[in-house]
Amino acid sequence: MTNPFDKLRKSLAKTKDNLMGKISRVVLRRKIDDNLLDEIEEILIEADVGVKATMRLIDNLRERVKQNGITEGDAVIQLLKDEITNIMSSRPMDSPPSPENNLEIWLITGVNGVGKTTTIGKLATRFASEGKKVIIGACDTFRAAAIDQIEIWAKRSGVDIVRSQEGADPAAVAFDAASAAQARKADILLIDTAGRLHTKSNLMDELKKIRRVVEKAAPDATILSKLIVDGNTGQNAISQVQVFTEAVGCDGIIITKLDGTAKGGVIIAVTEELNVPVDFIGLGESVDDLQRFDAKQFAEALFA
Ligand SMILES: Nc1nc2c(ncn2[C@@H]2O[C@H](COP(=O)(O)OP(=O)(O)O)[C@@H](O)[C@H]2O)c(=O)[nH]1
Ligand SMILES: [Mg+2]
Repeated sequence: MTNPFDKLRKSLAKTKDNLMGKISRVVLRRKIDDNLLDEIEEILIEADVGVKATMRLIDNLRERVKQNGITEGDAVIQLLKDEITNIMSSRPMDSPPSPENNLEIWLITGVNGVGKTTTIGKLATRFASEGKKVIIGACDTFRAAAIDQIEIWAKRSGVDIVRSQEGADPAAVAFDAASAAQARKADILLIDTAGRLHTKSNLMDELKKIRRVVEKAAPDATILSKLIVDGNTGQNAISQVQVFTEAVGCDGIIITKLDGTAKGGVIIAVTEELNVPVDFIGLGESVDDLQRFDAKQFAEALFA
């Protein structure tokens, strides 16, 4: 088994090249001046770091260069690393641990294809291996294949699943799942949802309904809304978070598919612009390709 940091470093190779690789080439044997800062700014924007984080990075860079009388281009790399680590560490790393013996319900949301079902499979395996009693609620009833897919993950991770048939009311399945989780004294219920219905407002209404029903069925449970975002999404990630937050809240973000994308800089935009922690990151399709997000490690991997 490769160690987690190596895995992270390898997964981020394209992002690193797109971001730090380009910047390293640009600063080489250059003096720091406005032209150089403009070029760095352009690279950051193109690497999906987002306008807000980019402006903050460039302003702080300019300030620190002036304060410390720095003239050589290469010095920019270490300064950027510090600033990027700062931005990514500015949000809490983790949701607070729930009180003992309290059921936690994770409503897993996100647009179609971002990796909701896969991430639930990975989470179920992880939590089960930590000795937690996990139940999965198969509330994506939009397609039969979605129910089969989550069932396979449940079997693989050895956890119970509450499911129904294609076309069943997702809120009814959620009600059954939450009731079962409470009756069986589960530690955590992971609710899979659809990312696509006939219209977007349908989807948001459906998610709101699921949340309401779950609150009724398990009044003592802690309900957390976790949004899955595809790392290839670019700046659209920000508006996705806003739309889902408005409907069902957002207690944490999981960014998937950071392996193989050059757009991983979006995690800097997300941590700068949104007041929500990034809990986990997805680094591949298999069960152990899910890591807790750690800002320092992430920055280390980007600059390794
Ligand atoms: N490379 C990569 N693929 C992923 C990751 N997470 C999910 N996928 C793939 O993305 C596709 C859609 O995933 P799925 O879980 O069905 O998405 P859903 O529609 O949100 O439930 C599948 O082919 C997954 O194997 C990841 O972290 N990395
Ligand atoms: Mg799915």
